[in-house]
Amino acid sequence: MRCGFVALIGAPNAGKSTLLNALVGTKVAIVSHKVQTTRTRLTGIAIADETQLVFIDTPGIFKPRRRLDRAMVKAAWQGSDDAETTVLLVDARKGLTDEVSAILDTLADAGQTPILAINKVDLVKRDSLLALSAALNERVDFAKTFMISALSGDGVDDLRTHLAQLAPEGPWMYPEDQVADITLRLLAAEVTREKVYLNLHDELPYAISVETEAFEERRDGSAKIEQVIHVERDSQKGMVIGKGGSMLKKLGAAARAEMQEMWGHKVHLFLHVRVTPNWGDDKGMYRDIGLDYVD
Ligand SMILES: Nc1nc2c(ncn2[C@@H]2O[C@H](COP(=O)(O)OP(=O)(O)O)[C@@H](O)[C@H]2O)c(=O)[nH]1
Ligand SMILES: [Mg+2]
Repeated sequence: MRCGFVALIGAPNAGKSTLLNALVGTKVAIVSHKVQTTRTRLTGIAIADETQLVFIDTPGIFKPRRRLDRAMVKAAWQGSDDAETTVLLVDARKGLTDEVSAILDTLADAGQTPILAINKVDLVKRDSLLALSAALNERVDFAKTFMISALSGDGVDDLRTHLAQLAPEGPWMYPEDQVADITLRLLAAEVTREKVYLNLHDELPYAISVETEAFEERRDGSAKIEQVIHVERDSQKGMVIGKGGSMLKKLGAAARAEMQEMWGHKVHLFLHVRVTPNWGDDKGMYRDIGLDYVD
């Protein structure tokens, strides 16, 4: 038996969460086209033959401004420290950006030999990939380079197989039917947060956090969930609620549908919107989502 820990790191939007879901084979992380969707370290678990692979999805690594940003970037590098293998994901279309360059510097300084996965190859011409691969490999001593599309699944099986071969011998860390290491409360909050990211525009998603205040499993097999969407200002509250409550209704319906599909039972979801100006400085929030509170 083998068991290996693999961290997925990269700039925001490189496709880390999409890759995590593809590697695990089911959705364990929320995904959106907006940057900074992932706020904490998430674990997804996959099995390849006799090997259990524990993947750590991380927030993107970028230049932090807010306290939440700093906590997210710290969690990302910690994820990499905790793992035996690090996979750096680079968006093929964006190429070697300043953000990627800063990550390469840190990796080179750490003397690691991570694995490079050039992602979103479905979006670019094949011949541009070789130049990008060469430029990246010149900066860091990557153990191996993969060309993948996390979205279509292209190359993902090869990557998983390779990672399984690298895993050290040892007992499995999780039961074989477990695919994630996240509480139902947090998962429920993440699902709702994804709907906010997908439905509300501009800066708003960054100004919100979702908290599951109550999660009650009922005797008839259904669940009653109460959640608060925290916003920073009164004006944002109006946008989340929408005209006559239309947006909140839409968010609730989408989140509930996904939870029901995920869990295979009925969900009664109650969403409330609350103005909590300093939710980004609330220690309890960091604890709830598994981040260190940083100064
Ligand atoms: N075309 C294409 N889009 C992708 C691919 N992987 C991820 N994406 C998209 O890129 C965006 C960011 O993905 P996400 O997984 O949230 O990135 P993360 O911030 O690194 O976790 C989403 O809109 C994804 O659908 C890919 O292989 N091809
Ligand atoms: Mg992500």
